[in-house]
Amino acid sequence: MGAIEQKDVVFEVNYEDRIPNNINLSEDKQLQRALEAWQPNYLDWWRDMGPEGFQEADVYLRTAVGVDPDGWAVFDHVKMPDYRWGILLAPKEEGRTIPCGKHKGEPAWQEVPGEYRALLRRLIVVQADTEPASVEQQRYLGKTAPSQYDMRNLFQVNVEEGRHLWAMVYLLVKYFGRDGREEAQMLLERRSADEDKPRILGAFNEETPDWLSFFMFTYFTDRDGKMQLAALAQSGFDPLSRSCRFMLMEEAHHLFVGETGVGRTIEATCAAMNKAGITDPYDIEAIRKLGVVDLPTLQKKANFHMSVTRDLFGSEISTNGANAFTAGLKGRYEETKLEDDHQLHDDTYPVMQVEDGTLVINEVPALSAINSRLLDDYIADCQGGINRWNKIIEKAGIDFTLQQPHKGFNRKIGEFGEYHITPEGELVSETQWQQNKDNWLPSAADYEFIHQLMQPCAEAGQYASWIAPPRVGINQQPGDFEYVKLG
Ligand code: BYC
Ligand code: FE
Ligand code: FE
Repeated sequence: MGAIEQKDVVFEVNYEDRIPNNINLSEDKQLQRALEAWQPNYLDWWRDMGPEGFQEADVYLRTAVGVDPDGWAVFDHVKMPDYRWGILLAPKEEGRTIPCGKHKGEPAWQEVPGEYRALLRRLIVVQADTEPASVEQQRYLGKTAPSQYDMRNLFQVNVEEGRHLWAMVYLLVKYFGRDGREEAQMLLERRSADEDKPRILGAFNEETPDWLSFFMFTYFTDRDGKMQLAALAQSGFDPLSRSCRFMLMEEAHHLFVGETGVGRTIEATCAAMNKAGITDPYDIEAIRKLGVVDLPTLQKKANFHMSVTRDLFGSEISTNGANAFTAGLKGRYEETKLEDDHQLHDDTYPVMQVEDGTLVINEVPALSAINSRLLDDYIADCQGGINRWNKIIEKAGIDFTLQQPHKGFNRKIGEFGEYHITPEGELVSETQWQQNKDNWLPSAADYEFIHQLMQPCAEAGQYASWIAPPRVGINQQPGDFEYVKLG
């Protein structure tokens, strides 16, 4: 037992149970039995679909042992299948009320509100499905890791996405009876990019073929995780809110891995260009010969990941979105900090749409634009790291700026899904799109270049040519620390 004190409440995290938890699992025998029945299936899935070739390696991992923001984790070398995946909820806020929608102000639900059961289950299943999907997408990356440090970060992200699946499966099994148990099983049966049983959302059926994709994914797509979890943390269904609040603490590290991974890639590129006396960032052939990634290719990679991730917000105008908000199942980003009536009957929100071949902004009922608003908040949230990446380029004295493409660029879902829009926001024809898309998105030749660049660098303290070492080690470890001991 680890006792963590917070605001006069003691949270016991029980690590003697087969499933670590702070929910008094051993007192709910039925739930315990159901989860213990699911656990071996989960482990089978992890062995089949988790990091390939590294199941026996000892990895320096952080394990959650409590839910207190300071000191909730311990670090140790463990084999991934022995990771202590647990069920951890953020502390209950006494007197919490439903923050939005038609039940605003009523006490938060501790049980599933019957009238919203199907809608709530769908939200939890969609959230849950993304977690194992990302592990599947990333399963081959260990073999080409640019360093032990990066390999360890990959595996850390992977085990935590596994824990996020546990967090959602707990809700399904505890609160949704037999349907919930069936959904929990199906979560282990769908597979990323499978023809017959794909994962639910588009971006989670894309490949993560190389480490640049991994860093872009953890910066841009895990950030959808952050935004959606933040919105679900506002849920009137309190167990979902508490689960998501704890998941958000783990999410911060995933975003860090993405931001610093791209940042260190940029750093290596700029340093190599300066050393070779190359000032033109578009002198692609010469830059690639230095064993680093040219900045225009990084922009194309970013364009891809930003656009597929924007699709994850669903249609800008959505009755599902309105229903979830009105029911009080999902709030807006930072709902409780917003100053309005939190019901939005008479409010409007500006949404960009295509009308007669041009882009216009229309004021639409705010309720129908809930998804659009979260997408806008997401786009704003993406900019901070991009600015910091640009600082690295600027400091190196290179004339290049990474940018977010237009919101409508390369979209498959929502207002822009049927159009071709350039990164600058120009509507173009199918022919123009086909002629130019290799300038905007990674081409076959770009993928080929990146693929051959991804040579593993597995010796402690060494880094592949295309990425700079981090400023500090994980948990303050020294530069030559052995993060992964191969079994
Ligand atoms: N691909 O009204 P619509 C994370 C479906 S990431 C395929 O437009 P709605 C993580 C939609 O499901 C966070 N299908 O949108 C990150 C619906 O189908 P049904 C994940 C799509 O429903 C990295 C239909 O189109 N969490 O945690 O308002 C690593 C019409 O829907 C897509 C969540 O997403 C798409 N891109 O919003 C690891 C939160 N977009 O139901 C983890 C929970 C839409 O009619 N989910 N569709 O068959 C939700 O809040 C909502 O389901 C969505 C969609 C925001 C995703
Ligand atoms: Fe996650
Ligand atoms: Fe994540």
